[in-house]
Amino acid sequence: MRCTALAGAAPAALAEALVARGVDSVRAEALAAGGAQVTVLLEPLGEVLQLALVRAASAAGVDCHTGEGWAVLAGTRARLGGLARPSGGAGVPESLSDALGRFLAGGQERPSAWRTARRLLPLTAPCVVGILNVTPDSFSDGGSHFLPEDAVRAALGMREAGAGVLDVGGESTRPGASSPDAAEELRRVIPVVERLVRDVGLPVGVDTRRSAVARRALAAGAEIVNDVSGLTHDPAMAPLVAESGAGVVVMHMRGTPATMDAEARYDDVAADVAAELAQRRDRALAAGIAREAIVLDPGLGFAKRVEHNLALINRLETIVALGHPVMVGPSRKRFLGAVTGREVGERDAATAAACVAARLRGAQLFRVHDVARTGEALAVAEAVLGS
Ligand code: HH2
Repeated sequence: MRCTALAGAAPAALAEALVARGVDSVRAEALAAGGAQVTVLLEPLGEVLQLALVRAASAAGVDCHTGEGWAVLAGTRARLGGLARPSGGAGVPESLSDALGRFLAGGQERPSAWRTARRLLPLTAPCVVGILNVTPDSFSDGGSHFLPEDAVRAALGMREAGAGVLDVGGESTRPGASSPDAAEELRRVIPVVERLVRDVGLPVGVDTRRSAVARRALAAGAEIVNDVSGLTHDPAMAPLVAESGAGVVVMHMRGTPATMDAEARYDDVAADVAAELAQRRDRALAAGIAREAIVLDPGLGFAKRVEHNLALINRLETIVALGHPVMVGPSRKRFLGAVTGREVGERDAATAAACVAARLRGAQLFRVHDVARTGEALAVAEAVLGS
């Protein structure tokens, strides 16, 4: 079964292609003029598959037209992504959902760069984002980079190991964590950002939900805002990102770090997370943030059970299909402990494996503690993919 993109063709050419496949001309013209984000032809297709597809497409709000041995689907990337999931959920047979998923993830050009406040960061190779938590209580590295000198030393090691970005956070967002006040978060983060910008030379991001912290960090030379609330926590955050031209990571979470575990309920985690992220992305665009500044992140470990995290990596194409670079942050998280039986300090091999799996599903940025190990694993993945 093949998937062929029909979108992108001029409406007249698209209508002609559909008429050539037996669609009547009125329907063909309506479909071609519909301006769907994605129009895809699936063929050859037996009757049983066709029937299953028609039912699933109608439930998912995707236009579906069928003829002798073929079907055309037209809709938004997010809705089509909802059909690209394992059998069961939407009733789409696996051979079909797999082909559609591969088409959505691979058939499109992945973004080749990320616009930050200070540069266009190339994404033609995987970008490893080194985590620097300047918190006393982060779940895996709490306390270890608390002083600016220690953070600089760790960051230089990350640069040497191939990090492309540094991500500085002053608030632990582990499940159940309590939040420091803004003054305390500023006290932790700003001196470290200043020193990293001066002494390390890599793009610096600030991991915060507060616009006051982001504003000061950007003034100190940071160029990316990584907001685990997906710009929902602080109403001043989206306008700040828009006006500063900062790059932004819009992450998926439900509730707050204190309450999120109770909200880990999904019908189909990949489709639900993609739909919720698409809404947050649309709000970011409406606030004036440039499309090329936005990176999306499924938020592994945030309002997700073990099986949700694994399924999100496996079905990452539903998020990749939204058309932005995708970041994943599996580093040392509980779901990796559940799979391997390893304690938090022994999960770097598992982290590297999760990053490779995500890379194969289309992720482009990898937020990790152990930059060297993940970088090495990703280099092998690249070599295999490029062979
Ligand atoms: N995970 C954490 C924090 N920030 N940002 C993005 N974009 N994606 C993530 O998955 C992500 C994130 C949590 O991990 P960590 O920073 O290691 O721990 P803590 O929140 O306890 O400081």
